[in-house]
Amino acid sequence: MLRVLSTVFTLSLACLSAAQPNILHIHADDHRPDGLAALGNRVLKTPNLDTLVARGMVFSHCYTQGSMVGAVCQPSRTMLLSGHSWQRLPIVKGAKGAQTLTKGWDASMSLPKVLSAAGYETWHCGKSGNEFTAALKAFDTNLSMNDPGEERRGSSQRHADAAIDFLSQRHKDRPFYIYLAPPVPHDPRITAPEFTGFYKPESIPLPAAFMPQHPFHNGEMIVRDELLAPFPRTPEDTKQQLADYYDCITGLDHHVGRILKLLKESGELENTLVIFSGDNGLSLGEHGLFGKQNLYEFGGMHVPLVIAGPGIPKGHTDALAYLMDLFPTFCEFGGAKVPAGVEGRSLQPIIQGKQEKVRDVLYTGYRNCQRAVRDQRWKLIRYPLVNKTQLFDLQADPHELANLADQPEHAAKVKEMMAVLADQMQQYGDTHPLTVDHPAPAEWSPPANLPKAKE
Ligand SMILES: [Ca+2]
Repeated sequence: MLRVLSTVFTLSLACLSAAQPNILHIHADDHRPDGLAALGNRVLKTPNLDTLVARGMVFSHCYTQGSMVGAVCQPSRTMLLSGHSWQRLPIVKGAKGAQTLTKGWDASMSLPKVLSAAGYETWHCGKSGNEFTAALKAFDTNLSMNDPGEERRGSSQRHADAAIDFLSQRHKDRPFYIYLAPPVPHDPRITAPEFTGFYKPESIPLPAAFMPQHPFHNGEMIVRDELLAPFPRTPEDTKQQLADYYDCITGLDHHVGRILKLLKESGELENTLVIFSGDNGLSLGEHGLFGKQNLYEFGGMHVPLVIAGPGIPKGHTDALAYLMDLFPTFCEFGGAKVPAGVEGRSLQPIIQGKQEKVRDVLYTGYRNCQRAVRDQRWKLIRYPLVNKTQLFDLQADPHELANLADQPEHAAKVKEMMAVLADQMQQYGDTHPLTVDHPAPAEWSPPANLPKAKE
């Protein structure tokens, strides 16, 4: 009897293993949702990542949920690997304390441990700062590369080399889960010589929402990233920054291509899910901003997401998604059990064409100064500290240029969206007020003595 049971168990494990795809998750740093040629960018050259778009599914409305610190990367990556929403993350809030775990976090609940328990070999290579350290330590292999200063130029190559070494040398008795998270195209925007100057600033169009200065104080106007460009913003500087950013993306694309080529040649690509995403978005001149500390569509929270691989149809969805949805999505692909407390929702029903969406609205937040909610058409951004509200019709105005909040005919829509926002905040345990007793003046101009940006 024991032998029969043992045989059945072995067989079922074998079946499970055969059905488990490899998972290669390439998670770029500060990669905008328009940061691939195949995602509609008419300037960029990204032939390798474009192949994922050509055969996979694009989620054009994917977001990280929010950040309680200027380093939006950290809560974003923590949401990804824990599956928890931003106000319920297992970290202490605060810029320096953000890497300290609260009591009670169990690393067995992290994505690498959950996939490992389902039979995966888990491997990470990425930056060590502004990450979810406890979850990174839970990978079977955890390689961190800081690439300070000039070393950044070789970052894309070194990360790809490490992944290629792993893929070439591993025992192929288990499926793999690779989390490859290079610090690219995050600033400093320098890359290898062959990609430096690939784009000419004069051939890059100004962003549709370019402004010399943000029209009011959004709560954090001179945070680190905003100091990377001079005030007021100029067309020349904006184009140069875009050119440098694009150089880094094309360099990253080249080295991703080397990994995809290896997988293809080894015959593993057809059983590998390849996911490309960014940890947060970035403004590059839009609304006078240069950081990720804002809630515009071409701002801090909106990210690219492409999923390609076995069983994934080619297509596009505008379903509202969070990066933390990847946690249960990967679990479903890999036959792993989703731990209690995971708030992300599997995107599998959308991928399989069974559902058009997994949520009706999507909310984002930044510190105590900005909150936003959107549906497929309308978006409201609330700035409690200066008592400002913006309402955008994203269908008519995708670049968020015409604020409709103060127009009497839209008063009912503002009221409705404010109620939706308050409901979302309650749902996700966000207790920050949307109105304060003594709001500060909304007018803002850059101070005469600006601090210097820190690396
Ligand atoms: Ca980032």
